[in-house]
Amino acid sequence: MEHLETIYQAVLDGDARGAEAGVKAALAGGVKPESILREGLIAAMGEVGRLFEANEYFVPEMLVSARAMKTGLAVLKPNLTAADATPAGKVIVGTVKGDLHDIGKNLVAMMLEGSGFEVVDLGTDVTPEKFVSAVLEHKPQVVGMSALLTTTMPSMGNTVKALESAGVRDRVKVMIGGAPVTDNFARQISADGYAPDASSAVRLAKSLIAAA
Ligand code: B1M
Repeated sequence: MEHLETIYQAVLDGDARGAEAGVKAALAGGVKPESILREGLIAAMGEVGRLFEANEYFVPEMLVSARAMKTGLAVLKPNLTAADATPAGKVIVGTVKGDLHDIGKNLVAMMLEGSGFEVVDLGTDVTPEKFVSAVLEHKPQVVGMSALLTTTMPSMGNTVKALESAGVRDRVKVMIGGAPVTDNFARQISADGYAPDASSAVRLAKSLIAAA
């Protein structure tokens, strides 16, 4: 579809204005927000990753593509979120220590908000200590951690241990996600669940709260 190709190409080119205009045109043309997200924006970031691995893109190209994706996402956000008067629960989200990737985490936060959750976003490079203080301060039902680097995945386990040491592990459910993370890894670090994408993260948060 023409609109989706335009969006895909704009993200690949790091063309933030093009991504913004593309998403607006696609919405006006009746393309479903989920298709814009998956087949346009997310598909393009996947290709950016492939090009980076192939040494055809470098960090500056990844950065401008990420900026274009974020600009497109900002236009899409109101269409992905639907106001709901009843809060479904409170979730703290953050990208773990040492990791600056925030697009996936932002998407998860956006979808949770759209499903009626109150979300406290701690940002990126979040230390285990900061997760613990946020749990004490905000009293969430769920703590959500994101990691995109294999080297930062251990920080998820360290955060679970820090929650245990602070005596607050049994007050929260821990869910994790991010490209290198797996269900098996979630079990290894004693997290309560793993979600492969933002929609599953919403379903997981709901089921964890329901089972609590
Ligand atoms: Co980086 N980077 N990056 N990067 N980068 C990856 C992750 C990489 C796979 C690229 C590659 O080699 N193919 C690779 C990691 C390799 C590895 O660890 N094995 C990599 C690398 C190496 C690096 C640097 C080390 C590069 C360098 O400096 N030499 C560096 C590290 C910086 C740091 O963090 N300390 C770096 C930097 C960057 C930029 C800053 C340039 C930029 C990030 C900008 C930003 O986020 N603001 C960037 C980008 C854009 C990427 C790629 C291309 C795209 C990531 C992305 O946004 N995807 C990425 C390649 C790739 O993933 N294919 C790559 C789109 C996003 C929607 O998907 O984040 O997977 P994702 O989120 C999904 C799911 O994973 C899930 O739901 C989301 C929506 O469906 N999910 C959750 C995510 N979090 C969740 C939490 C949940 C549940 C589900 O519950 C709480």
